[in-house]
Amino acid sequence: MRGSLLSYTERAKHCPSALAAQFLRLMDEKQTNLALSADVTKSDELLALAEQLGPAICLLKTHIDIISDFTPQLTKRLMELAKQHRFLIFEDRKFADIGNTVKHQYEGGIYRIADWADIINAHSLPGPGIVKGLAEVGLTKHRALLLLAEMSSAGHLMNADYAANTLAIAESFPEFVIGFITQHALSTDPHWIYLTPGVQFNGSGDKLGQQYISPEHAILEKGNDVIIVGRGILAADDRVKAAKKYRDSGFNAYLQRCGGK
Ligand code: S5P
Repeated sequence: MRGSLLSYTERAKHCPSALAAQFLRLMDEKQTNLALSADVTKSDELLALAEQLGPAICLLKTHIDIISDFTPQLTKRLMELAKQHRFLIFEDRKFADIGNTVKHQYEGGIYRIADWADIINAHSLPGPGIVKGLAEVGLTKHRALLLLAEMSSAGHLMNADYAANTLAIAESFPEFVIGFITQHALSTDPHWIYLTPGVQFNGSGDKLGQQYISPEHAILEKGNDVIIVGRGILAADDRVKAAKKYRDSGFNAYLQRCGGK
């Protein structure tokens, strides 16, 4: 599926979720569809990344449980930086349990994810109850959920039926589920947002099964909307310069898809 030919701003009009509409409009306004996968293990480094690269991104993706010196001060400061530089925060928690358990994991514990993450994600594997449980916490706080439909890793078990069933679950929760973590667009419905990890210019993968495609391939061939880049930027000598390259490449591919360039 080639993905929507409409602009993000046009698609925002079709969104049942106000946060999805805000996200789509933000990408056009800021001219970036780059999400930074900020996979670092120290608070200071995470904050420095948000400060340095915030102007170039639409979304900052965290794995809060890999931070070794976490304090609530970190997420408070992240929220300030998100406001200052206009990006959304996505905690890549990949919830995967029954509804009652994920409610606690989302709302409580040390991390209190629902208090600071605009967007979270979950596996659809347990069935609709997981979405229902997360929605009970997230909807009142105007948060949103992405479902994992297909992963970037070699040998994953998410076949075409799994992706189609994931879309069907999402369709039952249109105000809370705003899109998918996927390698390709799943529907022609313009309100779904497709975010793709496993993006890098050089390199086909890593030693642990990660597989990469280029930004152009992700956006133009596979119809995704947002490129998620981690080590392609984090391992570069100049992270700001690298982020600019991914941003330009991803956004130009989107403009090309809309016929604007
Ligand atoms: O299918 C997936 C889904 C995700 S969210 N494949 C992934 O790689 N991810 C995440 O994207 C992964 O957890 C990591 O944080 C990021 C990719 O990092 P990179 O360094 O390989 O770009």
